[in-house]
Amino acid sequence: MKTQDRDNVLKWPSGELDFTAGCLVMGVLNVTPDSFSDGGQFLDAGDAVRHGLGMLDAGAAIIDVGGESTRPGSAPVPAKEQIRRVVPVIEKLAGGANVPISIDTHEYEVAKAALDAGAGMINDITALSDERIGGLAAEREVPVVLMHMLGTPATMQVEPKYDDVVTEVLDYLLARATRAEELGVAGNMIFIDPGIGFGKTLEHNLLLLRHIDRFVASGYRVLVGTSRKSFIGQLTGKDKPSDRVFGTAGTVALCVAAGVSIVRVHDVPEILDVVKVVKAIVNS
Ligand code: HH2
Repeated sequence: MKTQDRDNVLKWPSGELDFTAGCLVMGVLNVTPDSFSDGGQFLDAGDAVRHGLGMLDAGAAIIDVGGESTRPGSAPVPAKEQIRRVVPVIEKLAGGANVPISIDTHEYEVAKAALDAGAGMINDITALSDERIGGLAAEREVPVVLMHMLGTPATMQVEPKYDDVVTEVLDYLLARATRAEELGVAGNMIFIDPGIGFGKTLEHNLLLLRHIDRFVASGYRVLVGTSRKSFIGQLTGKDKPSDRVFGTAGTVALCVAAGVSIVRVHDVPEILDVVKVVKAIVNS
């Protein structure tokens, strides 16, 4: 797909994202007991909705709701339980806010229940391992994020190896994007994501970020999630994920300057300041 085929405003029947001024911020809302940085904070639906609305007030363009942690070593959560966690939160958020809610899942049943509840975007960290999700995105005409991961969350950090991490991850994502288009998803509705921290060493993560412009040059819109991740702790010596906001800001500045379309973050007000400043410089 060529960049010039894309409109600055991405519109679909249940939502709209305006990329005219550049990068947008996606706020993370984990309705889980065990997510690596905010696990247990938003298990109560009321707390989750309040946090989601707070991120929207702060300027997030999308809220990414997830009911399963995918931190290294985590075990899968049954679809029924994910649905029980996320559907009430999505219903309330989608009812009260005219912005896209994204569902962070790789399970067809969860994606379908979330769309029925009012979500308008699918974030699939397995890039359509269940291809029915591609069909669902096509049928409902919603955007879909395709992320790269090596193996599964249970095993992905056990000695990840690549000959050329940037080329391998990019080639994989382009193949999955082609497959999504074959399944009926429009090219401009596809976001590709290198999957920072998903089966990658510190060096792999740094190389992917350093060459993120190669992903942008593919023509597909790019989403990047670095927020509070452990490689930032490795670089800064900050053990607590909530102490990694400035480190995250460094990665976000680089992504915005490189033309990334969406950054997925926990600290929406702080990171929005970074995005605004870098966008102003880039657009000046
Ligand atoms: N990272 C996480 C979860 N989902 N989705 C995309 N597209 N890209 C990412 O980098 C990404 C993602 C992991 O972060 P978090 O949701 O905070 O943690 P957990 O998986 O423990 O819930």
